[in-house]
Amino acid sequence: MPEYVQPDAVLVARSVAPDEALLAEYIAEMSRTSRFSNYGPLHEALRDVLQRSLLADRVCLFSSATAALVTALRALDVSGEVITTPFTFAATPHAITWAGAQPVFADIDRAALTLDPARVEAAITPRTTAIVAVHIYGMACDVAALEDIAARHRLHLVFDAAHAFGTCINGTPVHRWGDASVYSTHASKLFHTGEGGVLVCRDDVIAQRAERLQNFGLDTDGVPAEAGVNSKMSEIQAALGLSVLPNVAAERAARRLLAQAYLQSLSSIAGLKAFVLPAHVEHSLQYFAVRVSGAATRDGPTRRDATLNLLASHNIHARRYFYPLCSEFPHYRTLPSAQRGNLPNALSAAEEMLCLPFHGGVSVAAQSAIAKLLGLLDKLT
Ligand code: T4K
Repeated sequence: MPEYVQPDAVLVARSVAPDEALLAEYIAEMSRTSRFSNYGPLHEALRDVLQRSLLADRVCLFSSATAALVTALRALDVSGEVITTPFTFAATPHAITWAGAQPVFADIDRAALTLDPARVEAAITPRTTAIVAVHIYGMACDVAALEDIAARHRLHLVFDAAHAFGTCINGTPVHRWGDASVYSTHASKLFHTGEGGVLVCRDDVIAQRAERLQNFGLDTDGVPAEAGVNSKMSEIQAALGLSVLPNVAAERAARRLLAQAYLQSLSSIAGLKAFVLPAHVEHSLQYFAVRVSGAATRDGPTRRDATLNLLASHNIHARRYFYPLCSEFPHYRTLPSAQRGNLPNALSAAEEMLCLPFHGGVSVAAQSAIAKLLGLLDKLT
């Protein structure tokens, strides 16, 4: 039985509930007007509100972040090789592949868990056309260094900001860097539309092309100008987003308190390190990740996996985001850049990182159970 239908299970994420009365109104309006898709009024309302709240010049709404990433890369005409991190969800390298380019994996910074700019620069070849960096867990990449590399080598820079809705650097939203950024609004994300993605572009021409590509390649006169797909956000997705929005601030506040409680109760546990962001970065509060160090025992699980299993035996379901590394997937592991010796920091992150349950529904009792179980760490292996 999936975790999320089990009563009393403490899950890694829990969708923010929509304002039900508002959602019912939107559904009634959809029925009355018979408008369910193709840039309807709810799509436009959500686009407007996001444009304003994200301080974004140009926002395109998609059926998923994966579709938005593929489309952004196609709109930028990437080809050849695209440098990316292996420590991410499958969607990142898959989007590069679907856009017709080859992912080239570069190692991450051990502490920040985001692409190491020096390793990115070392991976550039004459075939490189772009960098796709990931604001992992909602923490910010070294955006200035990546922009500098992209500018010097005339590469496109795209940020997979799937986890970073709300992440700011010195008060500026992360999508202000790079050519394009993509947020995910999947049900597991703090702000969600069930399924969905939000593309923010710096350049109007690229945004217009992305919007054309997501709508069969049709121009404004309805004639196809190029081969596109259908990855538009529907009215029901937009309705859900508009009804979830009023509850996002309260969820953020609950997660802020939960993060403080975790930091306090976990700080003294040997072999466990929670992430404290630099003061200039405001976190999206998407995930709460800890590093459980410790080598694997000869025959048993790693300390991280032993922790995961111990929590699960108490119906508390943390997640190994992201294990295995993308570079270990069967279709990528023969790439020269996927060699394990090339990616030591990413390999250790995949073996040591654990995302704890992180949402407003984690009760005080669950918090103390988690702290108590993690306190048993040194007895685990
Ligand atoms: N880039 C990065 C770095 C990403 O992490 C992702 C997606 C993407 C790109 C692509 O974004 P999208 O194309 O999906 O917009 C989940 C999500 O499906 C995926 O969106 C997410 N990242 C990835 C990290 O996690 P699973 O397989 O872990 O999902 P699942 O069903 O186990 O759900 C996780 C938890 O969320 C559950 O314990 C309970 C909660 N949940 C889930 C669903 C589906 C709910 O509360 N309600 C729900 O309806 O993949």
